[in-house]
Amino acid sequence: MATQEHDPALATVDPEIARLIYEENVRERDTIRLIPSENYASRAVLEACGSVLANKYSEGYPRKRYYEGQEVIDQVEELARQRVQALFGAEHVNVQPYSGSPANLAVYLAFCKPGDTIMGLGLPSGGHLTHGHSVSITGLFFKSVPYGVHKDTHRIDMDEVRSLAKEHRPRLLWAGTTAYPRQLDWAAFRSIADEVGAILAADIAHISGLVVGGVHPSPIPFADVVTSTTHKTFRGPRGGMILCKKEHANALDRAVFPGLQGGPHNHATAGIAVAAREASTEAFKAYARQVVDNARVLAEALASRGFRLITGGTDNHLILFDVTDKGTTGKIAAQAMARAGLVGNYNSIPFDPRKPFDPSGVRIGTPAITSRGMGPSEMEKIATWIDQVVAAPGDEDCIRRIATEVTELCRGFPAPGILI
Ligand code: DSN
Repeated sequence: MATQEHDPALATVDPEIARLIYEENVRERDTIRLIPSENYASRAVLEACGSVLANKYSEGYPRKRYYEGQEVIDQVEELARQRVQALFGAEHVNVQPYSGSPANLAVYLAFCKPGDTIMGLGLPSGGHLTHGHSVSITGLFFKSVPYGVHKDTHRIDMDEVRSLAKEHRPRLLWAGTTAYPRQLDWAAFRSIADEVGAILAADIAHISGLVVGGVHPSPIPFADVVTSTTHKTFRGPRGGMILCKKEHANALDRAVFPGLQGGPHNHATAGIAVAAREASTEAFKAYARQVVDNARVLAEALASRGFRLITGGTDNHLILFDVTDKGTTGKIAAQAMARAGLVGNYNSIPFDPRKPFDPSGVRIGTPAITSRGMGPSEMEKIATWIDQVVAAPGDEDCIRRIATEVTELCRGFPAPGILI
């Protein structure tokens, strides 16, 4: 058995990294995490990820591996696959993608050839880099035809999606978002994909926990393939997953391995299995409902303080607001908010006249604060603080006062997985 002498702890081997991990624990404990793509994985998920499963190579799939010694790993991966399959009601699941971008690349590899036409929501309208943005490999290797949002409502313009699809006949049509506060109409995307003979891929990275919790419609009945990260509203480890119809299972599995990746990250696979188990509970459904309720309350509280919300509100976990008519910019506002312990991110808004590095908007969301158990009255407080910071982003006395109040509030709402 390893003793401390033979196998000393991190603090002994590498005090610098141990100190940095401690500092990150403190930061995550004492600030209000508003980045809508972040969350707190549970202690159980973190334990699975920090395990010896990370030591094992297992290229291939359960019972079809290229290395011996898979008697435990096969069971871990099977459990993860079965649990995710049951949660979403999917025909086939692959839990090996290292994250959302590799999962999306696997979709391209499975269905497209370089030069094929693909369509996705443009990044400036709230889409994702891997849905064909010009600087991404997906915009460089494929002919990307982005669709946008309506100029007045800022909602996805399904008429534009249809007319662009009819004109350009894409091989692949993405439905998925990273900065969009409304639900997606899967049936409408399906009918457009059918009209032009496209593969419909739903990227539910931001909303997979909401789908499981029943507070966002599921794309499973409509999409040929569904991709997701596992660390956002799903509240698992950093990782990715692909869910698809049986007929596409082989193509997608082969695209992930050997097409794109080598050995899967078995520690992450175990974390996904644990997160899927946690997500199968009534408590998780209540969590997902509270995420959406909190977002609505926070959005209304901001609107009542004069913030211009993109699309006028939210019906998911995310809020995007313009700060330029408050006399500041997205970057100045987000950085001042962060100094006050309110950690969101600056973000372009649709038709943004400003550059992405200092855009007009700030993006926030409720997945992480809801994991801490915060509710409507905390949303009111957060809106008040955001309002005060955005009104005076250079007022460091005010920011320091708010930072202290934020830390005090956080003390009453312990974050999952934080052990200090
Ligand atoms: N980086 C993620 C986000 O913040 O939305 C998208 O991949």
